[in-house]
Amino acid sequence: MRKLIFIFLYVGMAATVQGQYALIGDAAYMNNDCIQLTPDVAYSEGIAYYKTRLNLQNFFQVDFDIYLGNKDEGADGITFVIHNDRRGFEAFGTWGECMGYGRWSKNYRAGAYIAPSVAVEFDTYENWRQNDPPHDHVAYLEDGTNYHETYWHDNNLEFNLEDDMLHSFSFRWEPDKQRITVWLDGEIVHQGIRDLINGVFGGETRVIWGFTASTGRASNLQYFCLRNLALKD
Ligand SMILES: [Ca+2]
Ligand SMILES: [Ca+2]
Repeated sequence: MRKLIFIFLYVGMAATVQGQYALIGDAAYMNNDCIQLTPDVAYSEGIAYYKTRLNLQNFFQVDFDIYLGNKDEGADGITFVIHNDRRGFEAFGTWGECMGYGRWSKNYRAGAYIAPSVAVEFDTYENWRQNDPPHDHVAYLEDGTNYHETYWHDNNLEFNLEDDMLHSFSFRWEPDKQRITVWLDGEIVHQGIRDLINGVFGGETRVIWGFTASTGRASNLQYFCLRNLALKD
């Protein structure tokens, strides 16, 4: 966790993210290397996709800071998503508890959701339809469903991400091991083996990545900031 000192740290690097993302809804460039996903306003949704597709045959790692707000009773959270939805850079999911990524319930196939896809959610609001615990949590998701059987919350029933702090986030894909690893604030919060190319994307190797977020009746300012990209086309 870091205090909000990025304005001073990143001022010399300003504009490096400007123009690199396709923005949807309420997503907007901020005055530094950060992109707002939602303002602190009810029923908001924002998505930002990196404009260059990723090649899943290659190793990649992305490092960001994420900000989930300053109200513990706010909502709804952010997802990091990798997808090959037919809508491409215009793909979006449902608002509110679906965080701009998924759909209202596991078996409900109507409405907007992003698929095929994998995602990691940083969920700040308890929703029974998604099997959420009462506290904030991290969970691995696939194919536009926010419903999850397992989650990570650091064995802490008071776990709270809406603490007005930046949280470091890293996502790594190792194609030789077919391994996904996710870190939050330096801790591994998800690790799994998955054949992304054949098991999720039907043989497609070039996919889109980015962040989604939304709010519902409750809200928070939510954004992400670039720290490092290790990508090969
Ligand atoms: Ca919280
Ligand atoms: Ca939730």
